[in-house]
Amino acid sequence: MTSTASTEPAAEPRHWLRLLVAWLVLSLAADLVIWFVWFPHLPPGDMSTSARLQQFDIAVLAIAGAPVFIGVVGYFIYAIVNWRARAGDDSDGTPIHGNVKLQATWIIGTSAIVLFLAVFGTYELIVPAGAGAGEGPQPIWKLAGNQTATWSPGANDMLQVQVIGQQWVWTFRYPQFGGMESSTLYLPVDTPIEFHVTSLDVIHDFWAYQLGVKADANPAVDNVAYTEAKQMGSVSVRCDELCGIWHGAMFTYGRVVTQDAFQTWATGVQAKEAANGVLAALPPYALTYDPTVIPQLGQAIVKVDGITGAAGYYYPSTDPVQP
Ligand SMILES: [Cu+2]
Repeated sequence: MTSTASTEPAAEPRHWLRLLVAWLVLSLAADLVIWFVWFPHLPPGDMSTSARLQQFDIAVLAIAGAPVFIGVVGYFIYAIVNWRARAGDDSDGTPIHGNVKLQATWIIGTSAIVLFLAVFGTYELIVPAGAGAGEGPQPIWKLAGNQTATWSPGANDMLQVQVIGQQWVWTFRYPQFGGMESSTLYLPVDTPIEFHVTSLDVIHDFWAYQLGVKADANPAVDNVAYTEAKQMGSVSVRCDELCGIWHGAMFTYGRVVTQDAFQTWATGVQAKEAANGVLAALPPYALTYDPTVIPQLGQAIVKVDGITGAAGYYYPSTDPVQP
């Protein structure tokens, strides 16, 4: 390559061809690394259908973004190295206004990227029924599964799990098992899950990290989120909405187990809570609860099962003397 720094007129190298070749090679290399090396390790992992889809979406966005990043930064570096003003050069650069080729390339290129992102994003939201995000009380797209009053393994029944947030604990209620409650989230593998997320007090956010589920928990709102766990193991559940002084301590764990193990666990808890009086003390299963109209309920729950909320009771006591 001849240097362009000399004052004698030398043949200009073919800058655009150089840039194009370098851009193609670097972009291809980056995209291959993203797909084969980075993709399998991207959060939130591949434990559920929604987590897998989020992992895929992040990989696709990274693959679409890498060539843009390399193009912009590569051109920037190339221009600084090759076209910077030399000492004593006060002339203007070549004007690009009115350069139809450049303008057309820019408009077509950026339009294609934005349209692709819009179409891809819309498709990814519709097909997996919201991809683990809260879709509100009446989701437009639903996960396939049988709506049943009782849940049985191996029947593709949709398991309903109500997620109740309150300062500063999560409670999980299973309407297909007599409305029993647990402070640990148990789920069967390979089963469509329909979360109904709500809150008893302030706004919280249900975040089951490994499942790729994140849905707002708002009082008086039934926020539906879908997923299907594809692997067994532990799940961490956090609150992801600043909800008061112990927000950071508002976490628990869940387990994804076999369908038979789940049924054994759920019927066992149901039987225990029926026997010790928890089921009788709980309010009837509803999509949302108003704790202010369930007076004295907390005391009964504390007596039979020791479940407590921030005020010392599962629901606020109406007795002003009580803590
Ligand atoms: Cu919270």
